[in-house]
Amino acid sequence: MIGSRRYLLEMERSLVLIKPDAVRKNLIGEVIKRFEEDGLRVISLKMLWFSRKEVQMFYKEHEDKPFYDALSNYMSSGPIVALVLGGENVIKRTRELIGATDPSAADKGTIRADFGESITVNSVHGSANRESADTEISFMFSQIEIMDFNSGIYRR
Ligand code: IDP
Ligand code: MG
Repeated sequence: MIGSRRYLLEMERSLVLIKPDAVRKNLIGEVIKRFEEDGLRVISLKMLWFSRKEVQMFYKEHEDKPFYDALSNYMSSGPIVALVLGGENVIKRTRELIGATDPSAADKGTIRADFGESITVNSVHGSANRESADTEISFMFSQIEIMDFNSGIYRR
């Protein structure tokens, strides 16, 4: 019982995007390092450039928000890096490392406090909860691109 519960906790996954401003500022390695140093594992990774239509599919939940158009322009302005991270409580831990949506309100030492430029141009995305993580991971990656977090390669 304890064993199977632990298995489920360890299996949690989150979708992270290193947004166009961070890629432009040469921060891909710096952002990934912060997750790795916290013990989270990269279980998939790729670089791509969203069209406006693809951004709008990814951020469909925000289609009625006043910032949707600005968000669509920003997220399609250059290449991004998409990652699947695995680890215990990875969703919560990732959001903590990223910090609040508005970089000026984000805790000191978070990625957005250190590198974000504005409430729109805020360097990194991290899934908000398990349901969003599943939807976002399926949108960005096919099943065979994602490593098995419980396989021996991730044991330290
Ligand atoms: P999150 O990225 O912290 O989860 P969400 O509310 O899901 O924040 O918004 C998605 C993205 O939309 C943000 O990361 C940011 O780029 C942009 N955004 C959110 N709120 C605003 C706003 O009030 N004004 C402008 N852009 C915003
Ligand atoms: Mg969000």
